Amino acid sequence: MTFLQNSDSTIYEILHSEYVRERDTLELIASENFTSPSVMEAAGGVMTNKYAEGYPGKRYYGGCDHVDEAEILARERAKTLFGAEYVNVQPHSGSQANMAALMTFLNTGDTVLGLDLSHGGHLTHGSSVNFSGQLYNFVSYHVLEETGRVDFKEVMELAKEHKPKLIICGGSAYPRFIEFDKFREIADKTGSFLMADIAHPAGLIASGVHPSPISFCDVITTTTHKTLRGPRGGMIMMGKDGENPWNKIAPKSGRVKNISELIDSMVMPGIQGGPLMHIISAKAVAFAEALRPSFKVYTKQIVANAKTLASTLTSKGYKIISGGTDTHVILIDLTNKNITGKSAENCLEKAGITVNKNMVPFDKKSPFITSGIRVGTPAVTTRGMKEAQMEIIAEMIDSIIIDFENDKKINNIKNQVKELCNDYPLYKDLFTT
Ligand code: DSN
Repeated sequence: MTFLQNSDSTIYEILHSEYVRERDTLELIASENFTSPSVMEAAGGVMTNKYAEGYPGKRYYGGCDHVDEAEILARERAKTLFGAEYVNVQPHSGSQANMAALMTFLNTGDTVLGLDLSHGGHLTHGSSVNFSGQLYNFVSYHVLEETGRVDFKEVMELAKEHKPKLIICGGSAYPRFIEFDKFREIADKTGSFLMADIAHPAGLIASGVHPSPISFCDVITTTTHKTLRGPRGGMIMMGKDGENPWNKIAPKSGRVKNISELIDSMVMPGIQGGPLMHIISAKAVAFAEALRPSFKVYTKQIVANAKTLASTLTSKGYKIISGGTDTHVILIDLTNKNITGKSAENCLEKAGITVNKNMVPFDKKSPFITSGIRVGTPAVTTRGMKEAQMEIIAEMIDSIIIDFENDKKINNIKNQVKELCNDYPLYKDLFTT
């Protein structure tokens, strides 16, 4: 960091403060993780300088030999990782991956089924404040109140009633395995396309710790930075490419033969311009890391840690939505603890424990207040923490929540958090202080 420190000490200090925050606090936001220094090196490298609109071998700019190499490598590694025939690594984010996928399979106004945001879905699965809810006729399915799991009877009934052109499975706060096979059965009955948004469990899927959507879904979208532990970004995949069934006009380039070509053209020039080649090269680095046997050890530990955190909290009287977790996500309904999600997020943050407030299914509170919090284990597992540390973390969370106005106690716990973090150092070779 010597260049930045010397040339712009203001932003250097801001970045350094963020490093200290990440180092000294317990990161329990389910969608966050710590990439390897190699991923960060690629993401901060020379490819940030390069314009490369187009695809390998078909760019609108000269000088693309090396970015082509990086993009081809990222694609090939992702194909191996997920068993996919087709991959597009250019989406800048999960939302953009979803936008390009929806625009490929749908026309404006088409009907789509998606999991309700307050039941664990995602903004891009039909929220009225998002492009998805504005361009398409989304109908939401829900989880069952008793089980916290997708209500497949309702999905079937809604599918029969609305004949959706596409069904989306997956979400941002769903702690259980996504049952791709059950969604496929329903999609087949109504002739709907099936799209999986695996942004959350992608790393678990890549390593076989979560079932794979690859043989069940027509299209799969993901982010690369959550359990997959890559740089911030998105990706679109297909298990098998297919013929363009609609003879659809691709943006700019006329009719295309295959769905893959249509997706490519929806990403660029449809919704994006120049790809972020530094991020694509960092994706390639992360995919190689995820192909190593050690990644499976890591993802198994993520789930073991989440299960321990969930069961320890359950033993302390916390209501865990769906009664536990199959993944890295734990959704906690705090109603019986007489604290809102917002207050819980705030008091935990004071102690150096970072979580996010989250709606729980059938929540009576607004998204700004909420009745719950979402907790996840990818980042603390990257630091090397295991089940024993999850029990300690559950103890700390409980001590704060049951006495959330006790600043002295919160301060004591903050010191314990720092000590625990010191035992599991983060990026210790990157910064000396
Ligand atoms: N914001 C992400 C999450 O926290 O799950 C989803 O886009």
